[in-house]
Amino acid sequence: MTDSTPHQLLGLYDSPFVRRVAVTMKVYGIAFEHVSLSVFRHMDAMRPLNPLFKVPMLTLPSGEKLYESAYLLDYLDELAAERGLSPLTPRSGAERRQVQQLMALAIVATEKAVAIAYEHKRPAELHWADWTSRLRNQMRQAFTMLEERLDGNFLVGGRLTQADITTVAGIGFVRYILPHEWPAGAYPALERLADRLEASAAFTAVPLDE
Ligand SMILES: N[C@@H](CCC(=O)N[C@@H](CS)C(=O)NCC(=O)O)C(=O)O
Repeated sequence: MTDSTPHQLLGLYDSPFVRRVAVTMKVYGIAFEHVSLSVFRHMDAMRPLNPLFKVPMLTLPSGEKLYESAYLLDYLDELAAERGLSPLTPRSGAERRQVQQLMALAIVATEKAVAIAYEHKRPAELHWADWTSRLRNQMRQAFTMLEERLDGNFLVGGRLTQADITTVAGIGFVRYILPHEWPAGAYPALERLADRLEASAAFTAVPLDE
């Protein structure tokens, strides 16, 4: 790759981890090429790019490859700061801790939701109802804790942070991929946040069903 090559983001937007990175790049105005390959359905095409079959993966203009969405976001925050933008995860202090801890809750909810989706991939005779129920309870507990913390338009500091983006990416996954797992009306504040952010330019630019 040459320096004029844009960043390249690998993975479908139906992955909430890919989507939170894509939304972040849109918020920061960082151009990228989206390589829309599934870790399950496009394994032959993905193998030469990413034999780990784990997404998101971000290829930098230098050709360097980054894995793990938290590290991708950390890199993007640095890039944004170099460009004079305020990072979506504050660099230090109490607000940084708050954003990180709310993101931790959002990641628990999201990981448990993804695990429920994977349970649906098993043959019917291998379905383990008690395990799915445990995953569901953990997901709902994490959303409940987020709901309790949301007082106003954003989760932290009255402005958009990575806690909001990660939470809304997780909610989007549940509502779109596992609609039966989203108890309508149970999380009114989170629903308002999700509806508002899903209508924003950064989220509409990375549609879940692409
Ligand atoms: N902790 C990872 C989680 C990423 C993740 O679980 N991605 C899923 C798609 S939603 C994946 O690659 N699944 C394929 C697999 O785990 O084999 C991150 O944040 O990047």
